[in-house]
Amino acid sequence: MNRFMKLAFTEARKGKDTWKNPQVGAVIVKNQQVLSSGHHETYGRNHAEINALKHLSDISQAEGATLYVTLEPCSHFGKTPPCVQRIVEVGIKKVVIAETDPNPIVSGNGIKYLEDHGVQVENLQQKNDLNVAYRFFHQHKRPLVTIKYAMTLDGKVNQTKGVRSMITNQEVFSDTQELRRQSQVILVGENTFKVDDPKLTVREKEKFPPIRAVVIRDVNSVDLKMQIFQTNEPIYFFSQEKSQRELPENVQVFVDEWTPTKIVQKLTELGMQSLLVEGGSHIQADFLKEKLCDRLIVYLANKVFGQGLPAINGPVANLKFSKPEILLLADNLKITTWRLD
Ligand code: AOF
Ligand code: ZN
Repeated sequence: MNRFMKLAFTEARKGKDTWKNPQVGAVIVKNQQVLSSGHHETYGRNHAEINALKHLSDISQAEGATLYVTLEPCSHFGKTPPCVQRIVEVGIKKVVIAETDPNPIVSGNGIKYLEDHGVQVENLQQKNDLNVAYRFFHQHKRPLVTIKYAMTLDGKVNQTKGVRSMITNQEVFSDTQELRRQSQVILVGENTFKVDDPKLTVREKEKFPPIRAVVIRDVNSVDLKMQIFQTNEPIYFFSQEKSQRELPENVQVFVDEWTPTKIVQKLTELGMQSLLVEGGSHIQADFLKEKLCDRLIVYLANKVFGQGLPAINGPVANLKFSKPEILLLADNLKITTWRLD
């Protein structure tokens, strides 16, 4: 990869609070020298290009310079004005981009605006691992669905019915925290919710914490002393019944005869780009049955329970997955595989 673009990608990865916006990095170069760099830091704030321009010691340095940016600059008025206007205004001569913006309000329009205003554009169309959910959402018009579970070597997720069993190790715990951090919505089914009483939070305080979602037959059956109510990150209940009680402000109840397809449709309407289905074994089966699994992550513990619930409980569709990535986490294994269409 071009060394300036490589630097732009390093910048992009620094953006930890971009939420539904992409991680983007930008580098300004003149005479093979890096003049400044910047990244998109926070959802709703300055885009990467604007930050890189701000970091120049003098804005006149931009005249005749080349801008390397990991995503096509935007051409629309969103929460911030169009970056392409500013790029033209300050006299940038050439823009090298790693990929076209998959967001239809920009997609190609940014490039066109620049070219129409005499700026040379080079699109490297570089495959990269940034913004996986963002890209997926704009391409498929629904969130990227990840199903994650931990099981024993004999395929069990629970030893005794109704009691939470410890399956995996501390390293897996940290890894799943990171997975949650990268998800906009974390979903569990009724059994997991009632048996595990999970907090469904990320340990570090986030600017845009994942929404904690629960599929439940009747929201009125929930005990308000449960751990999920002890913190104020948002909560969604997908319930068949309306709430008869006043619920805390961070709680929203959606009422319908919910199926995975309907839940995913609702999340699409709400603009959610990624969904992590965290269990249990019934809801996982339901999602797999409706072919709503784009990525499967299985943590395998080096033990055998001999009895208990199977990881997937219920009929599922026949699906094909990619060659798995394998990661050893101390004495446990992480298997990641992507759905093949
Ligand atoms: C970013 N950061 O560095 C770039 C983005 O609502 P706005 O104004 O923040 O616009 C968000 C859109 O802008 C986003 O979906 C993408 O299409 C485009 N580019 N966004 O958040 C950036 N370059
Ligand atoms: Zn922009």
